[in-house]
Amino acid sequence: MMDFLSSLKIQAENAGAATGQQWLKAGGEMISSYSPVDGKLIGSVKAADKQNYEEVIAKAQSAFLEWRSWPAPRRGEVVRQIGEALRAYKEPLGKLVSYEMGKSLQEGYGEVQEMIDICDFAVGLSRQLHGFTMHSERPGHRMYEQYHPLGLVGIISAFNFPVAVWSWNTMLAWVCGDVCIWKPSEKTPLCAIACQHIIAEVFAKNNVPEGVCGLVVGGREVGEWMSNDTRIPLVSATGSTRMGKAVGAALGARLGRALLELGGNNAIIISRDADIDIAIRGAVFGAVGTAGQRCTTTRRLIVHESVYDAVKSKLVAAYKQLVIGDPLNEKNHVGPLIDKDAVKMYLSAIEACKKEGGSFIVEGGVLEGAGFESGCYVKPAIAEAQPQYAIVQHETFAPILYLLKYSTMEEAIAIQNGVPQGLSSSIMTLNLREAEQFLSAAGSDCGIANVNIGTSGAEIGGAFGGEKETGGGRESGSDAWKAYMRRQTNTINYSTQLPLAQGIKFDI
Ligand code: UN1
Repeated sequence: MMDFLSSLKIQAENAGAATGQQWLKAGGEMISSYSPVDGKLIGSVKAADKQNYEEVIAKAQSAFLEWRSWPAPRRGEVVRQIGEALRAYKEPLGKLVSYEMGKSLQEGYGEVQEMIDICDFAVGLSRQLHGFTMHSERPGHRMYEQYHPLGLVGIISAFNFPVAVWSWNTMLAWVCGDVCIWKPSEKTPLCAIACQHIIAEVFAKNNVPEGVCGLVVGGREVGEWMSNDTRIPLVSATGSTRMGKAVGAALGARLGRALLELGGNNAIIISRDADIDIAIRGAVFGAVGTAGQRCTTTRRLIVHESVYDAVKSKLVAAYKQLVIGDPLNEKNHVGPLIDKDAVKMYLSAIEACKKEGGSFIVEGGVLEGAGFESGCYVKPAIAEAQPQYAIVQHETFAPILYLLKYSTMEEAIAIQNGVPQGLSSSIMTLNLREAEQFLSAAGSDCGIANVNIGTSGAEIGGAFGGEKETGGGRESGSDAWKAYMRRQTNTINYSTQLPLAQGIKFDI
């Protein structure tokens, strides 16, 4: 069963600090990683201390001086080989993701597939870091812009996508010529150790300078060191809005750059013109997939009054089919929450919803007995609620779905937008007018707006992120790479005169 751990070089005790291929003697606290699947200890990681951090940063700084002068396509070639290595390790790494985080095996493999996909994307990108050329207003002058590497990029990742979101940032940053320092979630440190080993193998073959791939395992303090560290021009952080506000404030105070991908409170509007079967499938996967622990999880369903009852009874029937249990067993649809603290938050959200007047049409609860020994398995729940309830306005990282009713499309869009978060949104409709209204400037205010698919499961090719309390950052596809580079405008005079812009005369 645990074969995958040894093939990923995971030991009982692992060092939580590395500069690339070299592991440091970590001086911090021991972090034990227990699987939410069966409650067993998988392995421990010794966190980094400040001295380890300083060593990683120093190595990163010297590595940058070399790495930035490698031609981008040569850096892309290294990333291509990382994609190959990930293909070879897809099975064990996918299993580790599933076992340490608790998502289904299919989703564990899917997460590694997202890593492979972003590698492919980054390889192509390494030949397309394009800037514009402009026409100068002065004779004998040429203007153009270039994108140069930024330097050190700090990456703070969350437990729910323990490897994919790191790779979205890192693979782009590497082809851009940056060096990366990763602070993984302390809830999933072993996934990070495994990735570090995989990268080290590829880097060794390519003589990549030591320091390009830094790893610093630790708690909140590591995030604080990074956010306040002027040697790090960009920190990309994925996680809670609370964490993002702290990171953003620290970066803002020193005018560093923050790329934030924070909480979502994603809704699907189900119109009277929806294909109801597609709508139900999209809603159920969106709400219970990854046990409701994606930032794109569907948390609210905004349903037209004329189809409300039909949707409600189909949802209840669909939830009856859900099998909860060991996510490594492919028969099961829903695995555990990450830990018992998450279970507590789930239970208090259910209580809060009831207090505000919500009524549960599918009851929640914690599962007990054989197979559920970890205490982290909960039943996906559905409540009829009102949009303005405090709990409905809040992102609870658990499978609780709020059912809301609307009568006009304007009202549905207002409900959809009427939350502090702005990550993902969908409309289920076969009505072109409604779909276009939803996608228009007066429609969804989210970073992601879909038609006839759910809120989760975005492809890597698009820019990923959202507005308002989601933090405004964009990662992954499209032109998200620009966040990892500094833009430089160049004006070159090849004439024999020195004309000034704006026609200014200055004769001496
Ligand atoms: C996240 O939950 O932080 O769109 C990322 C999705 C996945 C990524 C989610 N591709 O659901």
